[in-house]
Order: sequence, then structure tokens, then C-alpha cells
Amino acid sequence: MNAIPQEIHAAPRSDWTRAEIADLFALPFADLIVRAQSVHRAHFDPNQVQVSQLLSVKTGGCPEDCGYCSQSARHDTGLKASKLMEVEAVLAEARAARDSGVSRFCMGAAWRGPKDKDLDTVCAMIEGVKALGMETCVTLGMLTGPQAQRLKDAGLDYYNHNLDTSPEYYPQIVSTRTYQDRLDTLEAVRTAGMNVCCGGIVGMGESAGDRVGLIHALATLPVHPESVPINALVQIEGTPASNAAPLDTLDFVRMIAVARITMPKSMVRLSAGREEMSDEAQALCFLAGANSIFYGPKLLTTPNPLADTDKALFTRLGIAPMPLESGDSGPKSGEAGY
Ligand code: SAM
Ligand code: DTB
Ligand code: SF4
Repeated sequence: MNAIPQEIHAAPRSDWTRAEIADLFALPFADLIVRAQSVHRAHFDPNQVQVSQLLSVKTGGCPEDCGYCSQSARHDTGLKASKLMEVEAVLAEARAARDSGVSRFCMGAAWRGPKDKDLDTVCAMIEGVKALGMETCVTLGMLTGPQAQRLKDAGLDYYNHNLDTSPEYYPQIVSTRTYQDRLDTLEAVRTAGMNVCCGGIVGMGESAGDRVGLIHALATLPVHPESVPINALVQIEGTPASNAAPLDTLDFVRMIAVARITMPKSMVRLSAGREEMSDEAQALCFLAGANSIFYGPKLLTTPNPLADTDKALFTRLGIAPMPLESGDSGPKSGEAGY
């Protein structure tokens, strides 16, 4: 425990070793949590949580084979596929989200990567959401450099693209794109000057070493992602990953804590999986340094806690939604929001 005083104010490092990260995971639970909370308090208001809302703007029928995903055309999940939404329909959803106090609107599309024609439509969505005064995030699959630049020019604040798991376990989960493809997309997003949102999933049957490997891959990126979503697998019937043993909640909390310690200035998002978590489990995640959630009744295709449930949780815990200027970037409106 003597490492805390020097560590808490330390600048972010990109030279973490796997051994150091494994040592963090191996700490007694209380030592790990107090260390994560100390780092968290050095960089953030511990009683504020950023809230974003998700919308699937193009659902299902995806050619990729990601083993966890409801939207892959290769898995029989019973999901109804739909075409890219009209811009006006998306803006109506964004307006409703803004009016309920949401500050960042995240749009997802079930593509391997966007076609140039579709990118025109997504750019119009981004411009429209920006005009509503919200931050924007999209997740559209793989990007080329010029595609990333187009999104930046449309005013995009964040691009979400996850590494999902360790480089070693990854081939067991996805075969249609490589880990290097994902790193290349992340580099294109960085080069275009956008904020990176990048994390992964826990609970897909990975080993403890794979969790170390995912954190290592994220924390040794040249610049840490501004936003790190940690997803607990939402088990979808018909997907290969749904056969994995259920995730131990305390292992999930450890993942959040190690992400917080290794990427001290990043927003760590308690992402998918909250629907199955108790208030107490979520409170432990916040204690471990999570400071962002998805808000609203749906993630992309699966349920999320209802807004009133989250408001009650925040009240129980004395948590306030993070005002825009306290977050990782974006417009400085000064408004607090859900
Ligand atoms: N199609 C794009 C892509 O994969 O690059 C964007 C959308 S994709 C659904 C975004 C991320 O959601 C995935 O990379 C994965 O990390 C997460 N995700 C998808 N299905 C999930 C599930 N069942 N449980 C937890 N996380 C999931
Ligand atoms: C991320 O890491 N998690 C979100 C967001 N980025 C796009 C998606 C979670 C999806 C959960 C399963 C579903 O709703 O289909
Ligand atoms: Fe397609 Fe994205 Fe789902 Fe993979 S995670 S199958 S790329 S929608």
C-alpha cells in the first residue's frame, strides 16, 4: 500500500508492463479499490458521473462474425434487421434525449465499415445533433484515414471502436477483422484529431491473463483513449459467446479498478450489463473509478435500466450528472445533464 502517495498524481503512462497490471489484479480487493479510488479522486470529482445515450441508427444484418453480437448475420439471434435511419428520425430521438438532459448522443451502425454514400447521411446526423448543442459519438466499424477526416470535418467529437479482448483471445471471438485492423482504425481516428472511445468486453470466457492483456493493449496505446467503455457481456441467445460461464461481479469491479489506475485521466464507462447488476454492484463500480454510464432504456439492441431507475440510483449514492466542461472534452456549455 506504500505506492499510493507517489502514484495518485502521476501523469498517465503508456509503458505499463503485463506483470505490473497482473500485480494490480492480484491485490486484495480492499487494497485495489482504495488505490483506484485514490487515483480517481486525484483527477475527477468522485461524485459526478457522465451520461450518454445510445441509438442504433442501422441495426442487424452485419457481415462480421463477432461472437458476442446480436447483430451479426451469421448468428441466429432472431433480431430484425433495419436500414439506415432517416436523418430527421435520428434528430427527433436526439432532441428528446437532449430535452431529458442527456449531453452526449452516440449513434451505432452494424457495419464492417461505412460506405461513402452512407457516410454522407451519418455526417448529416452528426451536424444535426451538434446543432442541438450535444456532444456526438459514432461507432460505424472500420475507418480509413479519409473517412475519419470526413467525420471530423462534420464536427464529430468521439469515435467508438473497441479492442474487445486481449490480442491472444481475440481470434476466438472475431475472425472477419484482425486486432491490427482495429488498431489501424484507432490510429486513423487519432490522426484526424478526434477523441477515442475504446474498451472491451468481460465475461466472454476469457482467462484472467486475457483481462490483463486487454488492459495492457489499451494502456499502452501512445495516447490513452479519452473514454474507456468496460462492457459486461450481455448474453445473447444464438451467439457463441453466450455459452460462457457467467461473470463474477467482483472480477468485473476489479477490471474497472485496474482500468482506472492504469488510465488515470480517462473516463471509464460502466457500459453494457447494468441491467443485470444490482445497485450495490454498480456502487462498487463507481467506487472503483467508473465515472460514465449509458442512460436510457436501450443500449443498441438490448435493454438498459430505465431513466427513473438510474435517477433513483444517483440519488441513493449522492451522484450528480457531470457537467459538460468537467468531462474529457467537447463543447463547454456549462450545463449539467443526464
Ligand atoms: N459495428 C461496429 C463495430 O463493431 O465496430 C459498431 C457497433 S458494435 C455493436 C460496438 C461494440 O459494442 C462492440 O465492439 C462490443 O464491444 C460492444 N458489444 C456488442 N455486443 C455486445 C454484447 N452482447 N455485450 C457487451 N458488449 C457488446
Ligand atoms: C460500447 O462499448 N458499448 C456500447 C457502445 N460501445 C456502442 C454498445 C453495447 C451493446 C450491448 C449489446 C446491444 O445492445 O446490442
Ligand atoms: Fe457487426 Fe459490430 Fe456486431 Fe461485430 S460488433 S457483428 S461489426 S455490429
